[in-house]
Formats: sequence, C-alpha cells, structure tokens
Amino acid sequence: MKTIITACARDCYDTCSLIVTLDDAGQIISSNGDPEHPLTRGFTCPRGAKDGQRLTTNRVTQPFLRRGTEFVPIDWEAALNIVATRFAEIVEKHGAEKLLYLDYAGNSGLMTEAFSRRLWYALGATQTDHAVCSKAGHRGIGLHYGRRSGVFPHEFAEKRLFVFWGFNATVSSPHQFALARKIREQHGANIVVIDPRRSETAQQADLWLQPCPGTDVAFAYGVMSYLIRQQAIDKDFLRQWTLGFDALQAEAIQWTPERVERVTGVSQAQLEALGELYCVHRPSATLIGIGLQKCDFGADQARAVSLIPALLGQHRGFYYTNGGAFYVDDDMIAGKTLTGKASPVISQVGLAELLASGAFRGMMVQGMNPAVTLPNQRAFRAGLQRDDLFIVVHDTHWSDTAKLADVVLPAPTYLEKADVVCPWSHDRIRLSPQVVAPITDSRDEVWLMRELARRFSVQEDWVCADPWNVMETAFDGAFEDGDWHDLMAGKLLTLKKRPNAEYETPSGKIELTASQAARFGVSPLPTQQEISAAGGEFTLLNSANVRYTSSQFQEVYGAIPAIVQINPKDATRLGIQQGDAVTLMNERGALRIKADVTDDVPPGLLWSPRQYADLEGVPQNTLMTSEPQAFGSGPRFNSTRVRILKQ
Ligand SMILES: Nc1nc2c(c(=O)[nH]1)N[C@H]1C(S)=C(S)[C@@H](COP(=O)(O)OP(=O)(O)OC[C@H]3O[C@@H](n4cnc5c(=O)[nH]c(N)nc54)[C@H](O)[C@@H]3O)O[C@H]1N2
Ligand SMILES: Nc1nc2c(c(=O)[nH]1)N[C@H]1C(S)=C(S)[C@@H](COP(=O)(O)OP(=O)(O)OC[C@H]3O[C@@H](n4cnc5c(=O)[nH]c(N)nc54)[C@H](O)[C@@H]3O)O[C@H]1N2
Ligand code: SF4
Ligand SMILES: [Mo]
Repeated sequence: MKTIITACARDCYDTCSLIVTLDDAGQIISSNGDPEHPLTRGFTCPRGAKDGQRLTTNRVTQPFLRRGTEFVPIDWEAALNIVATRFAEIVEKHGAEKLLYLDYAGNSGLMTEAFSRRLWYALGATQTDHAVCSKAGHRGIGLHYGRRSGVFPHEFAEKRLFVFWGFNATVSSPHQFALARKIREQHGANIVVIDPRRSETAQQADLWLQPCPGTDVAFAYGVMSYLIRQQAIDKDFLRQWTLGFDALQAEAIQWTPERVERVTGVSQAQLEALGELYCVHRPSATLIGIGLQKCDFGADQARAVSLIPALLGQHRGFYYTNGGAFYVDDDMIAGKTLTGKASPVISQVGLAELLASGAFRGMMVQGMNPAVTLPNQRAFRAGLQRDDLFIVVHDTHWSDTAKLADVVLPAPTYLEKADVVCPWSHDRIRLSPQVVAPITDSRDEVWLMRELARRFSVQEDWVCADPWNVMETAFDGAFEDGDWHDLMAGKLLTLKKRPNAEYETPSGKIELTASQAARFGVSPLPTQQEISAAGGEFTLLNSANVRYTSSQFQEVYGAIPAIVQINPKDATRLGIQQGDAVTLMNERGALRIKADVTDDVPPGLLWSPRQYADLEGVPQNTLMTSEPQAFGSGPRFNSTRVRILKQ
C-alpha cells in the first residue's frame, strides 16, 4: 500500500488536497481529504471520494472514428492524420476562423486547460469568451473594484457574519461552508443565506431570506439604505478609498423598506434583521455565488451585492472568485499573449445559433460537454448534426457530445497525468503528480496539441515549448514560502496575493459609481430592471448537484434526477401530485419530467437540478435561451420562463 497526495482538478471552489491510497498492484483503494490542508481539513465530497471508481467506468478506451451511426476503433496515428488533414483542409479552403476550439473547465489543470490552447492561438482559430459560468459577475464586480478577488478562507476566522448570497455553498463549495460553520460553532458567527428557494444551505442558516429571483439589486440597495439610515457606514473609509458615495447614497435611500418589499417580496422585518446583523456582527464576509449572476441581469446583481462591504469600511469584503489575486501568468501559459494572430472570440452562451447557421466547418471540443451544458440545445444539436461540420471530441469519458462527434479521442483523467491546479478560493497550491498509470490508450492534451502542431507544420516554437519550463516561468515570484522546485518536490505552498487595498479601476479607488460603465453601455450604478414574465407563468431555477459535477459522475451515481420542484399551492391548482409526470415547456421546447411537490420553493417558482436529460432523453437546456446577458455575456439559466402541465 502507498499514498500519493494530489489536488482535485475539478471546476470547483474548493480545489481540495486529496490523499489517494493505492494497493500493491497500483489500484486506487480510496481518496480522502488531506487533514493538513487548511480548507480541505480531512474530508472530501461525494465526487472526490468516487474518482477511483469513475476511472474505470464509461471511459473512452482508444480513438474512434464515426462510420454512419457506428464508431469504429482506430489507432492514434490514423486518428491524428484524419484530424490534421480535415482541419488543415478547412484552414486552407475556408480560413482558420472556420475552425472552432470549444473548451471549458472539465479539468482545470493549467497544462490541460491553459497550455493546450497554444495551438489554437497560433492557428488563429475561433475561440469562445468562456462566459457560460462566472464571467458576467466578473464584469460587473470588476467595474467597481478592478480585479474581483476578495475574502480568502484563511480570513474566515476573524469574520462574525457570513452572508451566502445566491450561493448554495454546502453543495457547491462544501469546504468553504464547513469552515464558516466551524467559525459559527467556535465564535458564534452568524450564517445568512439569500436564496429564493430553501436550498440545502438555506436549511443550515441562522437567517434565510427569500427574495424573488432577479430582484437582488433592489434587495442589496435595501440593505445599503438600512446601513446608511443607521449610520453604520464608515465615512472615513468611504472618503479615502471610494468614489461616488453621494450618488450611491441618493439611489440607495430611494429604496425604502416598503419599496424593497414590493419588488423583492422580503418583509421589512427580515430586511432589517439582515441590516442589523451587518451592523453588529463585524467584520463580515459577503459571499457571492455564481448562481446569483446566471440570470437576465446577473452582472448587475453581482455588482450591487459587492458594494455592501465597501459601505462598512471593508477592503474587498466580498468573495466571488479569488484567482485574480495571484501572480500567475496564465494568459502566457495559454499563449494568448504570445500570438501575433487575431483569434476571433465568439459568445459561448450564444454558440447554438451560430453553430446551427453553419458558421464553422470544424470544431475541437476539450474538457467540455456542450451537448448538455450549453443553452438552447435544439439549435445546438441541429448544429452538431450538420454534414458540413467535422467534430472532434477529446474526453476522458463517453460524454453526450462525444457520442455526437466524428472523431473521439481518449484523454487521461487528472489522476492519470501530472499537472498543476491553481485554486480560486484558497491560496494553497501543490503539484498534482500522476497517481496511476493511464488505464486506457489515452494521450494528454499537451501531447495531442504537439502532434497536431507537427502535422500542421506550425512554425511558432512557443507552441511546442516544454510545458514545465513554461509553467516555471509563469510562476516566477508567485509563491510566498518557496519556489518552483519546492512545488515540484510535492510541497504545499502558499501563493502570493496582490494587496487587498489595491484597486485596478481608473481612479485606483473602489468606484461605487463606475467610471467605465458607459463603455459597456450600462449605468454607473447597478440598476434593478423589470423582471419579464414573457414565456410562461413560472420561473425555473436550477443549480449544482451534490453528487455530480455538471454532467459528470452519472456513471457512478446514475442519471441526474429528472425532477422539478413545485410548491403545493401551485400543484393543487394544477392537479399535480407527488411523482406525477409533468411537461415543462416554453417557446424553445418541452421536457417530460417528474414532479416533486415541496414548499422548498415558493409559489410561482420551480426548481430543477441542473443538466439532466428528461424521461425521453431530451436535455434540460432545450428550455434555456442562448441569448447572452447584455452586459458580461453570461447565461440566463435562472431567468427561464416555463409553463407546467400535468401529463
Ligand atoms: N441548465 C444549466 N446549465 C448550465 C448551468 C446551470 O446553472 N444550469 N451552469 C453552467 C456552468 S456554471 C458551467 S461551469 C457549465 C459546465 O459545463 P461543462 O464544462 O460542459 O461541464 P461538464 O459536464 O463537467 O463537462 C466537462 C467535460 O470534461 C471532461 N473532462 C474531465 N476531465 C478531463 C480531462 O482531463 N481532459 C479532457 N479532455 N476532458 C476532461 C468530462 O468528462 C466532461 O465530459 O455548465 C453550464 N450549464
Ligand atoms: N457539487 C457540485 N459542486 C459544484 C458544481 C457541481 O456541478 N456540483 N459546479 C461548480 C460550478 S461549475 C459552479 S459555477 C458552482 C455553482 O455553485 P453556486 O455558486 O452555488 O451556484 P448555483 O448552484 O448555480 O446556484 C446557487 C443558488 O443560487 C440561487 N439563485 C438562483 N437565482 C437567484 C437569484 O436571482 N437571487 C438569489 N439570491 N439566488 C438565486 C439558486 O436557488 C441556488 O440555490 O459550483 C461549483 N461546485
Ligand atoms: S470536487 Fe471540489 S469539493 Fe469535491 S474533492 Fe474536488 S475540489 Fe474537493
Ligand atoms: Mo460553473
């Protein structure tokens, strides 16, 4: 028996340190959380625990080529030649922009996710803006603060109030939530959850507030107005560190408790209860979930909430994601800053229509399962089925997208290759060594990129540069307590962070009124917009699932339940009972799923787990619009309007 310590590479807030135990034959016996890691603290989530099992199920075992409806196994040499020949033809005949590189964070290792982009930058292929997840919030908060990093977990101990806002952290960031709970137990800190439904996190809160979805700008102004009226704001701080307080105050005080209640549905007493906690339990951490900004005006929701801690006199007293605080040059790793070619950037959220309209001739998909996770699946899948689109998928498992590809290439999982994962909540980093020998005939992303580059005769030598040397340069001066050699030797290091009180706005201050707003066509202050009721009687929310990472882990835990939660009042009115088959529909399509009647959702609201296939295999995202948010280009998953029928 032996143990190897690695870092989990999933698209996850927690970037755990995992201790993998192997038997003498090198087979994984278990994966456990590293007790020495200050955030992991000795436990793992249901996904981390099952990686050993997932290693051997539903894997792409070798390269495959589509022949009609069948996949035939081929060897790597043949696969590489087919891919390179087809892609080279496309570049020659139609131009490199007709080639789309579509990737996301299936594995957020820097080699796997970033370095492998070098080829596509060198070719000038089209890439996406990566806006399907958190970008709208980044844009919104960035207007006021520059970079978006804020509270780190190692600062939790001093906090006396944790406000999880549109953030189902006990599911989506179990280690940050557990740490907040520990501070509650030790120091009597309060945990508040702001979520329209009784999420798993809301169930553990001291105070749960339930604004209608999409009304968080109004709610945030309500809180700010309370703090101003109670004179709980820090005037010295505001004078020294911020710009535009008078304008913010003028807007905030118009949000009287009555008006806030009318717009958000939260009673005056509850609003005051939160305001009072902010006044008394100092300092606080306002933790903004990615879930808060996946709706029509998501960027404004995130920016409004992020302003609350500034009024209380806190530098960066919010948390959104912390990756931007580190001195790691990931754009250089990805080749973005090295290429002389213009790589066109298209909207990731809006890809479905473009694909369906024939905008591309070739597509390489890596670390993403877009045939499930992107919105407007009817259009997206129509695009995938075009005869003039040649699709290559490089994945560890038979994802739904792989099943629709022309060529499928096997990738090693994070346990089968070495990489370095940069965290985005905490500041600890360690090498992820290869834990087990590859169990399929897989090749990693860097190898694949180099083989294709060779066949394309790519001239840029930075494409085939040694990735470990590149990483060493990108991490130059990035550590607080060691160097690259220490990292390679397996030490857990701490990343150096940019100073909290440094704001990359034009004024160098927190711009409560954003001077760059006009550039993006938005107002200098966050604005509460009208919520549209078009498209159906109900708003459908959906969020991350405890046992799955987006579409992954269904080979371990079975299919993501195709259910919809509905309030008993709505259910009674519509004649729907627990377990009934129901149809959810809107102008984009219909889903057949099972009803779960529960008062975890209020009347008028529905909730589903995200990314399931319905009872007939239709993907959930058939119902979702692919029109990106006007500001920040993010998705609008949580503004989906639907009708629901019993049948
Ligand atoms: N309805 C709805 N849809 C949503 C959302 C929502 O809230 N509601 N949220 C959106 C959000 S926030 C996100 S981040 C996206 C996520 O969307 P995706 O990134 O598409 O999510 P996954 O389903 O996890 O797909 C990752 C893929 O990468 C593969 N993979 C894992 N490791 C490796 C590796 O080492 N190498 C390679 N080559 N492949 C690997 C996995 O097998 C899997 O097929 O979904 C979005 N879609
Ligand atoms: N177990 C697990 N963990 C994950 C993932 C996973 O797939 N599984 N995925 C990872 C990824 S890619 C992401 S992006 C994150 C997502 O994790 P989170 O940031 O927690 O976001 P969501 O799960 O999308 O939604 C969180 C909550 O936001 C609420 N919400 C929706 N709309 C509004 C609104 O308008 N106002 C307010 N106040 N609340 C609203 C929803 O009801 C939901 O409970 O999780 C990461 N962690
Ligand atoms: S998925 Fe997240 S919580 Fe689970 S082991 Fe990986 S980093 Fe930790
Ligand atoms: Mo995400």
